[in-house]
Amino acid sequence: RPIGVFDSGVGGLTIAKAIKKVLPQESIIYFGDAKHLPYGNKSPETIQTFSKNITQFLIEQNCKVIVVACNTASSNALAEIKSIADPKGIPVIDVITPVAEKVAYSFYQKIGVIATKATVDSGVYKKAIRKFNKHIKVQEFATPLFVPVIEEGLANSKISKAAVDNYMSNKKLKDIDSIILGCTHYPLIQKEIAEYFDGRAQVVDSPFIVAHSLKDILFKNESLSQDKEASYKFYVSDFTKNFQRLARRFFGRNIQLELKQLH
Ligand code: DGN
Repeated sequence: RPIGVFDSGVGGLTIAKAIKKVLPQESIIYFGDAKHLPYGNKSPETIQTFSKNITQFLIEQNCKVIVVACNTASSNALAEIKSIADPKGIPVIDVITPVAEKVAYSFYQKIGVIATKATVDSGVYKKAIRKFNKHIKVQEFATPLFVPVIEEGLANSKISKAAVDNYMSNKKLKDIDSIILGCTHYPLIQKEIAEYFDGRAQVVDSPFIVAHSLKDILFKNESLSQDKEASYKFYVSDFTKNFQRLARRFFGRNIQLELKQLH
């Protein structure tokens, strides 16, 4: 049975790519809700409705686990997603808890978190990290321009660099020793962010942490795939060239992309 992964757009592909690397035998069904993108400035109720519909769809596709590869949905709709998956005995993994736990027990003391407005407004990272370790300083900061820049295919351009330089010079991020990319789109501009900090702050590898946490769960549930070959399927609620380009870059030219309207 496949792993279900979803996001509002291309961001979750960074998580799916890490899953492919850590769990090469696992098949993946991905849903990118491009029609409703961006989630980052929508109300919690709207994000919950979209997330529930997608979860329902992924369960109908026989997925054995749901990976909420979107911080905005993880911070605003996790309970609603679980209310659908739990009765079916399907585990749900969000992209925040595993990362919060990992950094809480690391040597980092002053952590910066950049994310969408909805994620920052929820204060989820600070709460999650402090649950594991009260002594860590957490600064959360919204960087809403990044998602449209990335969705427009403008990562690694003058525009992404200017946006990174502008946001990262904010005083909230002045003394941090590490930075969490609290939006799954942001690893696509990780290079610009790392270059800005030039070693003063380390970028936390969230996709890798999430993929390993997924591996642990599948192992514990004895549901790791025994297949020789994995398959990858991509559903999008709106077709964008950028999605196709990135999905092909990460998963190869032969992937299938299917248009699917859920609501
Ligand atoms: N990639 C999503 C996240 O991690 O929050 C949100 C992107 C968006 O829809 N703004």
